[in-house]
Amino acid sequence: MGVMRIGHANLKVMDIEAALRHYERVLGMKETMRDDAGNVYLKCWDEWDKYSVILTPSDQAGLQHLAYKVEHDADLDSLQQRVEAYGIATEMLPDGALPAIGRTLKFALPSGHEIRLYAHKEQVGTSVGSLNPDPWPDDIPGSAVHWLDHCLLMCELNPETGVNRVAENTRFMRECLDFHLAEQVMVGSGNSIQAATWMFRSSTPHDIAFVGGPRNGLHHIAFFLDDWADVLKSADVMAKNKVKMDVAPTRHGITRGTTIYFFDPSGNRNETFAGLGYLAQPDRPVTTWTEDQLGRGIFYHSGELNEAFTTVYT
Ligand code: M3P
Ligand code: FE
Repeated sequence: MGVMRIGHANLKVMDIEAALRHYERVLGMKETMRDDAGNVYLKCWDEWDKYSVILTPSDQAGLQHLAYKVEHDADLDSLQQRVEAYGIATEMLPDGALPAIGRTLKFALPSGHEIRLYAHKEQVGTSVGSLNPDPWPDDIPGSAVHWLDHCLLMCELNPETGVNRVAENTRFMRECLDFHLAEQVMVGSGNSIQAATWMFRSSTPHDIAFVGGPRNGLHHIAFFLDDWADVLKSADVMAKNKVKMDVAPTRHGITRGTTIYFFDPSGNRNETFAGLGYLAQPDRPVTTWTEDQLGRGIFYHSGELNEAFTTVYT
């Protein structure tokens, strides 16, 4: 099958204990291990693999790498050939290069963001288990997010020089990793510039998204909640914990998610969002948003983009 879903995000954080408190108390994740280099590994209650976030001590915030899980070990070999044939250098890291995961294919997207693909990660089970499980566990603090759902990468876009890493990444994901395009934003004269894309391998509208901006970076990592009431509760949790909220609860036109954006203590943006959006199927016609309707696409109710939303990121 190739890529199945997002596997983990490795975030750089400036204060590891403050970051850990945030991901534990505000999101409701659990620490599952630490390594000698001081990295902390966490998972959400509804995930069965050992971790979906790695916090790495650093002097700056941002994304170190983003990992996706493939279905079969042999997928790593066929994808390596395809990525190399596309003209992108790869490296196969040995089993255990990262704790608890098997051999890993490492390469950079055309935008320079580091991607890793792996087939095996130690399974520790969800918090409700797999035998006659309850629908939700007790004693999960904060927003009690289900799983890491997607990541949005900011990609250099400069219509004057013609640099468009959004379009380059989108083409690469489609041609090499068999991602499907769910939605796109087209801007410029004749709506000819692909300024943002939402792409999937699973059955939800996006497993990864790319948005054009002044430089490459991380816009946000997003965690899944069941419904709008959970999004409201998540906002309450943020207010209680004095978390800096970027956008109060609202709805995206794009992907239809109900959502909140906020920051971890290092300034990495998080999103908690709810709803399937729609069942994303490979033959679904691509949804296009034009520049004049972009505000509604991003924030459906206000129809207005706040400047900081696409200019402030790590
Ligand atoms: C989402 C989403 C931007 C749009 C973001 C949309 C950064 O996060 O989950 O659909 O313009
Ligand atoms: Fe998102």
